[in-house]
Amino acid sequence: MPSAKLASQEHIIEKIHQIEKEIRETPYHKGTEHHIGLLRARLAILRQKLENQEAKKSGHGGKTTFLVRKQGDASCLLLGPPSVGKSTLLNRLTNTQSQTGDYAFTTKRVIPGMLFYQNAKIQLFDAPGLLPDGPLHYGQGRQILTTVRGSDLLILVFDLQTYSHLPDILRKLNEAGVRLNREKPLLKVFPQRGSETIVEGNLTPQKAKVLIQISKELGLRGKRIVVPKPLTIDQYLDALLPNRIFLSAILVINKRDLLTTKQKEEIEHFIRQFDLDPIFISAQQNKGLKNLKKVIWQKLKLIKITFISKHTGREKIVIGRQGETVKALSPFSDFSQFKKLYLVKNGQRQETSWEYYPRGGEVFLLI
Ligand SMILES: Nc1nc2c(ncn2[C@@H]2O[C@H](COP(=O)(O)OP(=O)(O)OP(=O)(O)O)[C@@H](O)[C@H]2O)c(=O)[nH]1
Ligand SMILES: [Mg+2]
Repeated sequence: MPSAKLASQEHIIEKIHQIEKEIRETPYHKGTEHHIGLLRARLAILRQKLENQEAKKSGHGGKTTFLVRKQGDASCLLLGPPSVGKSTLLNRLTNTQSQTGDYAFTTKRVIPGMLFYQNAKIQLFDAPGLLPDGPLHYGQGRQILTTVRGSDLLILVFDLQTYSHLPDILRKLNEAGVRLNREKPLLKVFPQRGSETIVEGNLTPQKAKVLIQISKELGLRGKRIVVPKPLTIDQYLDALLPNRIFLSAILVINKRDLLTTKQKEEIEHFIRQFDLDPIFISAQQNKGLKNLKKVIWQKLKLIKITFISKHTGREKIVIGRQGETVKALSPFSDFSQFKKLYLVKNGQRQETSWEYYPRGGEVFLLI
C-alpha cells in the first residue's frame, strides 16, 4: 500500500536524522570511537534501505528517469552547480546540442553526447545543475546518482562563482556512497558453520570487536571476514556495502577567460586541499579543451592498440584499458589460426606473449 510505504520511508528518513544528530553531538575520541562506528554503520544501512526503496519506486513506472543507454568505450558524467557551462562544454566536445542559457537549471535531464578521440568513442552525459544542499538520495538527486553509478569518470565542473561549493558537493557525494579516486578496500568473506561472526587480520582486539559488531549489524552472521590491511571503520563499511561507488574524478574550472592570474592561483590553492588538480578551460572560447581531452583519456586508462594479421593483411585498431592482456584485447577470437605474436617497434619485430599487458600505442603482428 502506497501510504504504508510512504510512512516507512518517512520513518527511515526520521531515523537517519536522529542518528546524524547523535553523531554530531558525540565528541570523537578513543572512548566513543566504537559507538560512533556503530552509528555510522546503522546510518549507512538505513541509507541503503532508502535507496533500495527509491529504486523499486522508479522501477514501477516512475516518470522521470535519467537512465540513458550506455554506449561507446567509456562514459563520463559532467557534474557541477547550475550555470557553470556544463552544456556549453558538452556541445564543444561532442556532436550533440544541449541547450545552454545564462540562467540556472537550463538543463532539465541527462543528455548524452559522443566524444571521438584517438579512435575511441567516449560518451559524455550532461546533467542538470547540482545544488550543494539538495539531497542525492531521493527525487531528482537520486536520478543523477544513477547516472554517476553508470559512469566511468566524473568530470566535476565549477567556475569562479561556484568553486567554493566544492567541499559541500564532495561531502554530498561522499554521503551518498560515492568514493572518488580511491580503490575499493579489499576484504575476504568466507562462510563458516554456526552463526558466529569472526573478523581476522592485523587488528587490535578493540578494533576487531567494533568490526564484528558492525558486521552483525550488516547481517553478516556465520561468516569469517579476513582484513588483509589495516583499515578505518568507514573503509570497512565501504568494502561491505553494495551501494558504494568507486569512481575516477577530475575537476574542471570553466570560464578561464573571466579569471585574473591572482584568482586562478587562489582557486588552484583552494582546490588542491581536496587532492584534486584543477584543469582550467574556457568552453565558450575553446581554450584548454585539447588538454582536457587528453586528461579524460588518461584518467579513463584507455589505450589504443593496432593489430595486423599477416594472413589477411588486415589492420584493426582496438580501444581497451590498461591492465588488459593482448589476448583480452585481440579482435581475433580464434587464436589457433596464429602461430606467433610479435610486437612491432621501430620496424623491428619482437616475439611476445598473449599475456603481455599493452601500455598503449603498440602495434602487434599476428602470424
Ligand atoms: N565567459 C564564459 N561564459 C561561459 C563559458 N562557458 C559557458 N559560459 C556561459 O555560461 C552560461 C551557462 O552555460 P550553460 O552551458 O548553460 O551552463 P550549465 O552548467 O549547463 O547550466 P545548467 O544547465 O543550468 O546547470 C551561458 O550563458 C554560457 O554562454 C566560458 O567559458 N566563458
Ligand atoms: Mg546545462
